[in-house]
Amino acid sequence: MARVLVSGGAGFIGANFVHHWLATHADEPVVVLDALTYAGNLANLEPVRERAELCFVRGDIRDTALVERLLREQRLDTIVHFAAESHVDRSIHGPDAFIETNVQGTHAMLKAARTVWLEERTVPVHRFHHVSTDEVYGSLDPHDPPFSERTPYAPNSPYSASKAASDHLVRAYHHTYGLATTISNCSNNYGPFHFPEKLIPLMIVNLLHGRELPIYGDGRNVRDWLHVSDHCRGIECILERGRPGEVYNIGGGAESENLQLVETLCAVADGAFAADAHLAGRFPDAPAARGEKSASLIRFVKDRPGHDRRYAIDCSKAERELGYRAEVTLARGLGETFAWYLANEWWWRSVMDGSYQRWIETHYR
Ligand code: NAD
Ligand code: TDX
Repeated sequence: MARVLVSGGAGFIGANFVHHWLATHADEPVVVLDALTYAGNLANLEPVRERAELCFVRGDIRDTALVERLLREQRLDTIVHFAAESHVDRSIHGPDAFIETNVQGTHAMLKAARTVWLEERTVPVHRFHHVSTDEVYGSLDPHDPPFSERTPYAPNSPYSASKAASDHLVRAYHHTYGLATTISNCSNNYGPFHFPEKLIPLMIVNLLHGRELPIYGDGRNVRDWLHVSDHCRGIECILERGRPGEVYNIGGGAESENLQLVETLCAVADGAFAADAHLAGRFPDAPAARGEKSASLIRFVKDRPGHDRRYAIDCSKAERELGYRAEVTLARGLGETFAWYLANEWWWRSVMDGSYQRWIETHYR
């Protein structure tokens, strides 16, 4: 039985992890620590908000004293550290927040864990799991082998550089102080509760409104797509069977060029509108509502500066050592994700205009 602190548990992957953990580890306490930035939304935790095991704390990971107090008072023995600034485009326009949250914030969490777990020895065994990204490895050429855990770090954006720095700090706390850490580097996640600034949810929301679908550069950049449910199971495998001090790559084995991915999503949308006449009434501005192709909205726009060409993950270590397997194919995952956004219009509208957050703050303060 674990007593888990989930940092960033009101964000996309963190919230999916909380749902997964509560579904598979009934009666185990989960404390979510989240600052509720623009990317963190209590709406993401709505399906589990009433669960007695869940405790939500609004706070900043840079507040070492707060993290120490939570670890100590709730006798938490496991940290799953998701909290971060996560959007590459934002890091290009404003890198400071990425250094503050991703580097200083991770260091503050490590310091708290060291004090409470290694010096005060509040629990017999502990684990600090750090969630990182494949972007720390840089960019691949078309015929390069996928990133393995031995690929040298070569981060190219302020975001990936800040994640690389945080990975190094986690590694150092294991080697220097003996903190029982693990790190996962995963590829692009997608699925429910994905904030509509990232490629897939942005394209879904835009095509439903009949807005243009902006493709950076020539659209031939490749990402390796991982359904968030597979990622959550991968982290669970690491917590249960991963060895302290180790790094595990988690991937979905689903490489796709961006243009091809967006065209597939457009075809999924066209099929959904053709199969359900009500959708034309709900989303009258979508081209598919008039029987036109959603792909007619695709526009090539100026490229992202320093845009990494290709990411691909070799996750054979996690498969071999932990029994991890990605289960959701990209075709199935895209179809289910599109259906989730159709069924959860309240969610994306409320996180985009902040209305759920305002509502909950008035009712639950
Ligand atoms: P997200 O942006 O959706 O969520 C981040 C969460 O962290 C939000 O809830 C936000 O409120 C919280 N947060 C930010 N700053 C904070 C602070 N100072 N104190 C407390 N909470 C704070 O991010 P995500 O997509 O869910 O990513 C989660 C983690 O996974 C990140 O570390 C990211 O680098 C990593 N990752 C993401 C992907 C992906 O495809 N989304 C892929 C690989 C790795
Ligand atoms: O409007 C867009 N048009 C476009 O062509 C957007 C938002 C993106 N893109 C491209 C850029 C990328 O090649 O699509 C690809 C995916 O972009 P993002 O969704 O912004 O993801 P990416 O930059 O690949 O980073 C994501 O995966 C790794 C997450 O945001 C990171 O947090 C994670 O570490």
